Amino acid sequence: MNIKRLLVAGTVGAGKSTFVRTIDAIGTIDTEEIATDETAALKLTTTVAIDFCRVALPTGTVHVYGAPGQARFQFMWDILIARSHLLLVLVAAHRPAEFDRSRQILNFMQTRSPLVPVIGLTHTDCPDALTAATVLPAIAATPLPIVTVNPLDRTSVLNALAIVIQAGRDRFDSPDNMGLQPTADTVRLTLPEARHPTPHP
Ligand SMILES: Nc1nc2c(ncn2[C@@H]2O[C@H](COP(=O)(O)OP(=O)(O)OP(=O)(O)O)[C@@H](O)[C@H]2O)c(=O)[nH]1
Ligand SMILES: [Mg+2]
Repeated sequence: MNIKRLLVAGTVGAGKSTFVRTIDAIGTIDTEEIATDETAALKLTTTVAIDFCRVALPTGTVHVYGAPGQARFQFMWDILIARSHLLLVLVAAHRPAEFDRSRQILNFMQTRSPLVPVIGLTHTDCPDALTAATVLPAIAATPLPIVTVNPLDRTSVLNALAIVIQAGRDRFDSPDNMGLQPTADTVRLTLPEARHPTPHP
């Protein structure tokens, strides 16, 4: 059976639980609790263990795991990263103060996994949201695929899933896209070419 595990990571409030819930509103497991630490300044509730759902696609099934965003739960990420086939890091486009934290999350993943993480840019509908072209160099040191995603919208979430599968399929045993095609409004950017230093005369 073709089962792939997708890890959805990202900062507190980036939209991980919403993403998982929107993919499969019926069978979702979540561990949402009242926020008691500094997270309470951002949101009322927060994920304290994991979100989970299953997505049945034409040629396989994706098991989606939403990681907790808070640093104190970081010990769980090792297990999740090691067992994942696909990685998605959600970044809130309207919270530049969190970009350093997003960079740390990406570094953490990239030092532990050979998989290419896809960045999902959320909150692009919010005032002061920055563009993908601005956010990417602020959080990633190497070129990475980036897609705009609204976790509240199922079409947008499935589009992001298609991009993630596309990015990861070189590593699959069966190199198909599980029957899911990205839709036309996909945004894929990479970092600008690194500038080579001018040689001394
Ligand atoms: N307007 C808008 N709201 C969003 C978007 N993505 C998520 N939200 C909202 O942001 C809030 C936080 O989303 P969650 O899914 O709980 O965030 P999380 O990443 O799971 O957060 P933690 O579990 O605390 O780490 C919710 O009220 C969502 O409805 C988006 O793209 N646009
Ligand atoms: Mg959550």
